[in-house]
Amino acid sequence: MEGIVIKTTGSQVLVRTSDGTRVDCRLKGQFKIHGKKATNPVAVGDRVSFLQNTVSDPGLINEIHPRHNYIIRKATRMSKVYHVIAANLDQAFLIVTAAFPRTPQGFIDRFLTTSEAYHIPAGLVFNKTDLYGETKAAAYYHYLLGVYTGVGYPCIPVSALTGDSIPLLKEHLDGKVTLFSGPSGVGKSALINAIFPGISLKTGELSAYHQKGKHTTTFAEMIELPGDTFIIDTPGIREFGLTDFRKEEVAERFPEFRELQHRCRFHNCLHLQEPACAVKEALQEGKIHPSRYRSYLAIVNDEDLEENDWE
Ligand SMILES: Nc1nc2c(ncn2[C@@H]2O[C@H](COP(=O)(O)OP(=O)(O)OP(=O)(O)O)[C@@H](O)[C@H]2O)c(=O)[nH]1
Ligand SMILES: [Mg+2]
Ligand SMILES: [Zn+2]
Repeated sequence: MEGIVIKTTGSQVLVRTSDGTRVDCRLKGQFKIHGKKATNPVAVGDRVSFLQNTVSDPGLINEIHPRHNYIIRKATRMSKVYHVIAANLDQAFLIVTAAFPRTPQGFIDRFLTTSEAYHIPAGLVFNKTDLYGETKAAAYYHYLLGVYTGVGYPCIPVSALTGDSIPLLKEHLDGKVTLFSGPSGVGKSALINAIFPGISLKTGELSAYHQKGKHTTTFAEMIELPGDTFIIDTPGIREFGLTDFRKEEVAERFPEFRELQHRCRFHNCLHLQEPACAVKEALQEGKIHPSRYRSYLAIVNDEDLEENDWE
């Protein structure tokens, strides 16, 4: 039999077959050796084959089909192992907020460059617009909106609380498999509840002191909506460590750099100090946002991305 992994907690794997049946499965031991550096051999979204004696028995997964794509992350910049967040995605949405807990721009750039590296179309969902008001949050939101619509990423402002623009978000999701990623407490689960009120995912309070989420969602889970639409809810991530890359590859992951770099004098230009660099010229002309260039530098130099000084 065949199906798609909709939830996995290590050795236990919940598989959905094409007729919608859910089957509890186990992994055959051999897969644990497979993919040495990955902490999880099978991820949500994986297509698998399994054997099952009777419907009351757990299935035994004997094959993980080749992935059409996948997205992985390291726990931190320094860690050696990585985690496969999900596989076989149509798109990945980063859920952020300009308020409580305010998402740093460096986090956004690390996520977007990772999606670019794996050729997964990405977008930004700005949640909690009900809290922006005329405050600093509103200014930060408008700033981010300017930067990322400028690059060409879809940016969708919504409120899970009031339901504002939820129908618009739904349109972006229709008929697709979408990953919802982002820091804890931004409202990933609350948004899925707002999109599909039948679902009642657990949502969590923010900690009073840090205004951060408390990691309410603990395992990734694929949620099925009517109309062949699937959303993958994931646990909040603290840091989005990039996997190994070569310096020359980084500009490929910034769409606004990628489209200019063939005009640099040197084909292997890193857009640092080289003469006749089209990327640096665009930066000077204000066509590339300085914050994006700073993120680029931090990634090339393998430094932490601190909060950009947007104000
Ligand atoms: N004011 C406001 N609060 C919201 C909104 N969306 C979510 N929240 C609140 O934010 C808190 C966190 O929401 P969750 O949905 O649990 O966040 P999450 O991103 O799933 O967090 P993790 O599962 O920990 O990664 C909850 O207290 C929600 O009620 C919104 O649009 N406006
Ligand atoms: Mg959650
Ligand atoms: Zn250049």
